[in-house]
Amino acid sequence: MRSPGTLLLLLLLPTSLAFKPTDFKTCSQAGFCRRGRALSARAKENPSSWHSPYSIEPPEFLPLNPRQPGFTTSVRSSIHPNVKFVLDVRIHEEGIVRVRMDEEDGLRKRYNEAAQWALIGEPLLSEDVVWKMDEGKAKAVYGPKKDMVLVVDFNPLKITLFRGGVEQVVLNGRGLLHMEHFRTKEDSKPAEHIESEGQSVLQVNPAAWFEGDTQDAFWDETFSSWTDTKPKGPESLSLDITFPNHAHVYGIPQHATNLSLPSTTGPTARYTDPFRLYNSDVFEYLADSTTSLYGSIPLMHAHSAKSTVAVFNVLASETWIDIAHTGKSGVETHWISESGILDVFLLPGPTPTDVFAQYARLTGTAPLPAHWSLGYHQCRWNYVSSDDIRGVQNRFDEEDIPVDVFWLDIEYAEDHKYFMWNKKTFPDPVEMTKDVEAIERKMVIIVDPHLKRSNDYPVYKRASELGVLVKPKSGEGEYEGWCWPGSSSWIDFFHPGSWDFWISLFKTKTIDGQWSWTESTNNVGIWNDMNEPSVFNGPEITMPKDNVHYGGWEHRDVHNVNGMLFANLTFQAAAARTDPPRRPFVLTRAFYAGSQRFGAMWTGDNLGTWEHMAVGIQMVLANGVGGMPFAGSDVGGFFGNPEPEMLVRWYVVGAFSPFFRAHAHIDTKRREPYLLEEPYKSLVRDILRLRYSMLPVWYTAFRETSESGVPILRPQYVMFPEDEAGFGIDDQYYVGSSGLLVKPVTQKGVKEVSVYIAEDQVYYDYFTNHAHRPKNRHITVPANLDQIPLLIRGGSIIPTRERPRRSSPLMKHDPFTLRVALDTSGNARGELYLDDGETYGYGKGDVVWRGFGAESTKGKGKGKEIGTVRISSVDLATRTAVGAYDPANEFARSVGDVRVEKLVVLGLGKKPLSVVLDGGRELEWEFTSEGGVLVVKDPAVRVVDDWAVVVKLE
Ligand code: MIG
Repeated sequence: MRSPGTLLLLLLLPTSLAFKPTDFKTCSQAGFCRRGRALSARAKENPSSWHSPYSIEPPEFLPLNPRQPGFTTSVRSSIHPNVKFVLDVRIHEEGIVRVRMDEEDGLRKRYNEAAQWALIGEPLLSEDVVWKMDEGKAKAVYGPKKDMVLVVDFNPLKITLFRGGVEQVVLNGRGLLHMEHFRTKEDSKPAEHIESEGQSVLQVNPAAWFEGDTQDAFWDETFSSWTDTKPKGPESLSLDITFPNHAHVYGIPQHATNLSLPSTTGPTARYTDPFRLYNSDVFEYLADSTTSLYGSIPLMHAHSAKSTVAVFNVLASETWIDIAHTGKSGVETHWISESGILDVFLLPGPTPTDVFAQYARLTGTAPLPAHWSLGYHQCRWNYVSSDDIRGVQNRFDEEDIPVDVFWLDIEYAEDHKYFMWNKKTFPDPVEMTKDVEAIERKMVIIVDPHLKRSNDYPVYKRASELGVLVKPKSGEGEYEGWCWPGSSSWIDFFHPGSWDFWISLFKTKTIDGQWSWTESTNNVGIWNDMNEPSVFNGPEITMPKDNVHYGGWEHRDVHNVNGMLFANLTFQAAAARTDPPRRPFVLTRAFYAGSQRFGAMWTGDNLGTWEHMAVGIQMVLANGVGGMPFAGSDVGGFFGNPEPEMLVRWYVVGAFSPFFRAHAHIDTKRREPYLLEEPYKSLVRDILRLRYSMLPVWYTAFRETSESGVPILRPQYVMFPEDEAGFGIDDQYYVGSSGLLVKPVTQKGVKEVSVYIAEDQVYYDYFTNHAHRPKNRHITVPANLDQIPLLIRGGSIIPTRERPRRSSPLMKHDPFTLRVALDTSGNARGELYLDDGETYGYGKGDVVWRGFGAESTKGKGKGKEIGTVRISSVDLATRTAVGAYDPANEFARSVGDVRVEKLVVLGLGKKPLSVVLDGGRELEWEFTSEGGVLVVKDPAVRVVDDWAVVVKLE
């Protein structure tokens, strides 16, 4: 049911629910993108004469002081000899190269603050670099093996990173670097026709060979009914980045496309437009397109069987990226941005894991989330009242379906004034929340960034008084746009004056008489939607680019960073509600490089189609590559009414996503799992129980990513970087380093699927224990609607909790089952990480972190088969934790009662003679010869202890 307010809005604003693809620009409709592509076209037309006009002064320190991390020098452009640029090249720890270029003493300043928001700090400089002059180039040799060489060519300027003598990344190798300098309108004249000897001839502009002859959209530009005044004139940035010797590129989320990015130009092009990065609220987005979606991470991996490298091009303005796969010679890319300095990091690899670590070093990792946020989230637009929420919760309980979180979308808020409850429908918000929290479930409530411009709205009123709202192009007053509440304004989170104010709003007790959200609890999670920002009556459904932010920057300069700041501040605000702080949960739709530090993201308004289900997986994988592991797509599809078969399959996709939420548009029929007919209802219940049973695996995987930056969902190229046949695969993935491999079904009527296996290893069916060996690198597994293609890689130990509970916190004292999946040599390993799931106590060692192992010793006999298998649990925290770790820490004591109740050993060749607890009792067990499955019943060991179980086979 719609609230009357929404209905009114829909009537007034039919466009708000009918954005069309034509609401968004193609490259040819964006002046600077046209210019960038035209530049590259000119280069292609004149391959022999083309050269970059940019050159640098040889750096001065050479060769006097070769031990320097880098140098700064001036850059000239032969087509604008009077304009000055400056180049800075540095080598940081881990061999990360940073290249920056800016205009010097220009008419204006280029935006140079994107890195300040993306990075966790100033990266440390390397102390291990030696520079020398060689063949008229500057060369830096570095790295533990001294096999990394950065070569800087002076004229034309070109920067090449080599590893082991092989070219990895080249900047400006194709001569497309172009930093449009600031100028006045009178400054540069285009080519003119002059009369000469009675004929009209074109007087050639000396820069035309490079820049072209027109001043295409230099000073303003119209799209649809909007005019973008460009007070600063042209200031775009073009850079070619080539990855010789690499055949695949990944990353630059978020786009609905394959993980291995297809070409956008050249003979192999699949698309006509470049990939775009410009955070956008795209209505009914296509399932296969280069269109920009809600978030932008300008990080690209390039990969081959021998090498992985990456570039992190720290730009916050609208950016278009052309990709051309050129066969053996590698991948050529061309980055065209509207504004900003050049600030590009080269991450040297050489493996995907190294690149993730290098990127994490720059932008941080996703912190350990609150444990409950890994449970199942039930959302819809909208649960319409307190009693609706209570009723939904009751139905879950009546049907014994686990769920952790109930969500409220925008209709809880009176007139869409976020924080302010509609008291007609939600008369008792705190009581309602406490009813949900009674069995430690949680609520997540939406807080959008558009503020209703109404003085009876304390949030708007205070923001207005503080003068922290985004300004229109005049730089005076408050920008006003149209969104859900009608006439709205937006807080400028770039303004430091907004920070304490925003944090104070979330306090659940009034402090200093300021308004705060007392009608809420400290456990409530926050959903930040519409933070691209989405503006119904703005150009491309967002803010005008000439709006003005703190520091005088235009919106065009900061657009892609904008949404991250909203989530950043909300995250801080939610953490600061309690002292000491607890781990907040914030979900964001818009994101940028570094957003992983502030919570989870989802892929926005997908459609209830099989194509969208499938591309949702690819998008979550790509977001992981971009450093955002805590990701998911709306289960069921936001738009439409999925048939039960589709819904069941979508629950599997959700259960195997880091973030697992069902959500639906206001116009859809209700589709909570308890509403399904049988057998679908029971299938979904089983899928949810499966997710809950695997929470230990997910949580352990989150711990690892919080340290390493390696994504939770791992595609083939990350798992098997040398296996070329896997580089294009993006419909199956491993979960962390657990050894679980899943291939969710995303098509109708499927009965079996073929899973790609990169190695000669045994893989066990998770449900039947059937031991598969790949044939021609594939395993065929049954995949009827009641079956999930889920395999355990031989060599893994999977900890689960198998007792069905209504919510995840109720599992705290539940015992564990360990599935010990022996590899072909009879060995296995696994991990389990536990902590209290809500505080930062883990930082001072309040954890339980176990390493499980299975080791086989060969028996005597002829074939030397396995003689004994020793399955053990050891402490990992002591060995790795820095600082104080006490195995009897407070948390460990609180779970001292937790047992391992069952071992399931897969892949035993024959029936055991005995199973004993090392140094003690005989244990009860059962053996099924089919599949060689040994079940050890209740070894009665504590999860916090060291122990070993010895299985004797002969
Ligand atoms: O213009 O809050 O993507 O999840 O339900 C639509 C209402 C605004 C878009 C989000 C969607 C949410 C909806 N929002």
